[in-house]
Amino acid sequence: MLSLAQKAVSENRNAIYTLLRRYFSYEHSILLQSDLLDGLSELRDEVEYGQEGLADDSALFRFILRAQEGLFRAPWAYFAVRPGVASMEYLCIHGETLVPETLSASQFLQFKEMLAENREEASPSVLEVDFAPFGRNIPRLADARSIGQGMLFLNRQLSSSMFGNRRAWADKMLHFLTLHAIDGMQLMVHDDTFKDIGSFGGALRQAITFVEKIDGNTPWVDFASPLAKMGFEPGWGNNAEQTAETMNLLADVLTAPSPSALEEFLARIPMVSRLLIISPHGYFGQDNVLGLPDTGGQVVYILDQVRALEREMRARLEQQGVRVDSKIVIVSRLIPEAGDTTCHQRLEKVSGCENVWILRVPFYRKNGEIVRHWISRFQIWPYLEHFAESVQREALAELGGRPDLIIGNYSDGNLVASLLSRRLGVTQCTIAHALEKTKYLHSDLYWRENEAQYHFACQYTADLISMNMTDFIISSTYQEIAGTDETVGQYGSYRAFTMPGLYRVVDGINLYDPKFNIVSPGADASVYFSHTDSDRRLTGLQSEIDALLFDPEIKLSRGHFANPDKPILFTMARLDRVKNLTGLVSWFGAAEELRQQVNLLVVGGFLDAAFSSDHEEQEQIRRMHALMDEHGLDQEMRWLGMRLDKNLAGELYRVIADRRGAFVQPALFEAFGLTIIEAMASGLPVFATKHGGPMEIIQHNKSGFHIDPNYGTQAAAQMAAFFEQCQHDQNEWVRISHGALRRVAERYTWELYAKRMMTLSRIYGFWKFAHGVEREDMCRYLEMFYHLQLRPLMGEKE
Ligand code: UDP
Ligand code: LCN
Repeated sequence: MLSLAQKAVSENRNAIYTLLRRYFSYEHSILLQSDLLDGLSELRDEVEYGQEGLADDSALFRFILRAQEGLFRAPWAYFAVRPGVASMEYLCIHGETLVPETLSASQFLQFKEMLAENREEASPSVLEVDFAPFGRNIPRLADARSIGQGMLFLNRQLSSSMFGNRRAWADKMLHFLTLHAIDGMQLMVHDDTFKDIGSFGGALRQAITFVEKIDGNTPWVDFASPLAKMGFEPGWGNNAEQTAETMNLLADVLTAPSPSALEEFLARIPMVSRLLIISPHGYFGQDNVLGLPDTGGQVVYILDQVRALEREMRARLEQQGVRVDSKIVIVSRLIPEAGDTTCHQRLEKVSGCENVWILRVPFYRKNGEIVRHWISRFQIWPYLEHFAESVQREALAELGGRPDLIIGNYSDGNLVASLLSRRLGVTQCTIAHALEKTKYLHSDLYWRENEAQYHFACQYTADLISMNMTDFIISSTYQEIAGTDETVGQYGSYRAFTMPGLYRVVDGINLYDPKFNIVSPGADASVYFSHTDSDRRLTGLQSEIDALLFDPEIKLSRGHFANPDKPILFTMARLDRVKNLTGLVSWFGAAEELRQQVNLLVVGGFLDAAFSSDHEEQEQIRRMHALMDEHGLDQEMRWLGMRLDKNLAGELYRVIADRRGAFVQPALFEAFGLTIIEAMASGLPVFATKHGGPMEIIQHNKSGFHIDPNYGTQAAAQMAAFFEQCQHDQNEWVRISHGALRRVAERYTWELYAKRMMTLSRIYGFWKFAHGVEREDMCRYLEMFYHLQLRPLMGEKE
């Protein structure tokens, strides 16, 4: 980027000089990409610079297009510039001499702190957090395009390392195989039969010869006894064919290791029969919870995830001939005053599963009292450490022993998972769902102003700890990790940032770390299926849905459709600010053409702010009413202030599709967006925000459309144009509908998810065993960071 800046200066010296002076004169000294571009386009409008000097391919234009952020205090202009996906460079330009120079992340952040705090000098004694030195011995992916394919990379890495040092790795593998036991039953290899790998190799060859002579369908029990005498325990297969296959795979791994043989072999080791999933905040229940504050996709995700994982876990154990009852425990917070939900119950069985339970553990105050009400996810930090201790006791008792894998969810769950995994020595997986940093502008820089309400300093510190401590990370999309050429990813936003007066992060996470894996969730195929799938439709819900859509008398509704024949534009989400449902209503209100084409249906929140306990939701409720009044929308828009259960929501998507409507997701930022794949799985064309995961889920104009929530008028015009075109050509609606159905079937299914997740847990389990020592220094540092930095921020529970 330095050379581009130099080129810009030499090509467009006059323009860059004027542009910097313009930026220096702005009221704000910290400018975002959009401010920088606005300044540039103002300049282009001026004849002097317009045509020749600042064309789209000019160096200056390309430079500003890549600039993510600019810091301006005359005579210095500092820029954070993005050469491409997953990278950031820093440089400064002197406003008089116009000489560009490169900067370190630390220098850039120091200048930013000075501007934010209006200081003349950089603060000398601030903690700098730099995790880079710990990563020296960890292999890294080389190419930005392969970010998120950590398992593939690790397999290659492991197998080539094995190839180079077969003897040492064979010893490690033998040791690893002796470690597996379930409920006191030794698996795979008898723990003290083999003194060294030589004797094991001989026994393995002998066992293979023996098993291959037996009829393939012979069950394990029939030949278990001779194998036990050779030193082999259950876990190799449920019959002779499976057993021979697994043993041959191991023989391949020991003699000529290849990535595929290694993956296949490790995937067969019965390593996971007890799973612990942590999701503390919100209302975690099976009914009446979705749409409540802080309670949305994460709950849906986990409930669908456990169903798929249990099936996969059981199938794999069965295939390996291990007869144990697998168990999954989801831990959440117990809320004694939980309204019409079940969140006050300690234990709840998950329906549709054999042995999956929700275990709820209360938050305690300092005086020993239980916290009785729901509290926002931003306010729960003081309770988490004690919560982790209680969970350790209660979950271990419920599981009947140590879990084989701990999966954390969101910042709070990931922190608890880190604490537990560390104490118990168990493999840890983290899932962010949504990191808040990219949602709340400058929430790191101005952390003090937000501390009382949001506790971002606490949250970002916890995130840094868990994302660096965890063994592997599951992300729903590529851009969640790495972003795009133009935008920073959610994990990418933790690479370099500052919280003035607290600490400055110069290398917070390595996006090329093989711990990252993209495994996308699905939409429950038994609930969300195509509207054309008539045999499976829940016709019994038709009258309820008619009432929801058209009955002016039903409770919890405002507005009705004066012209019920128009197609319906549908949106449904929790009513928090970032979801931007009120933004959508204001675009709709102002868009005459769209109002003529469609009716708008909004499902979210409550109609009466008094029923909400969340301040953001209350504010959105008041705004929604004000917008309906201001634009006179009561004849063209209907707002249902209620929560729909899954089946009703599923059928509603389909009814809207029958009526040739569309779904719209107008969020300012959406990490993934389950409603989007649910609507697509129902065959509904979807218009979804281009900020976040939807950009990757939808292929524009093929399986749906991207809209920019910052340009509402344009988004409304896009939607109006689509419906206009559909009026002339019914095929247009069908084209997008088919595209959406195809996309979900190919990419977003829970079967694919569960298979990958189970394989990942084994590969990373082995990796942890083989390389854990090398990460110990980093974990020790993180423990210190937890005690010295995070605990004081988490605050004392009152
Ligand atoms: N949902 C629902 N009924 C409601 C509101 C939401 O079933 O009244 C479900 C919706 O179908 C989706 C989830 O809640 O499965 C929301 O997930 P998403 O990822 O779209 O957003 P989040 O709430 O996690 O930010
Ligand atoms: C949280 C979010 O904000 C959504 O974007 C995701 O779809 C959901 O979690 C499930 O991961």
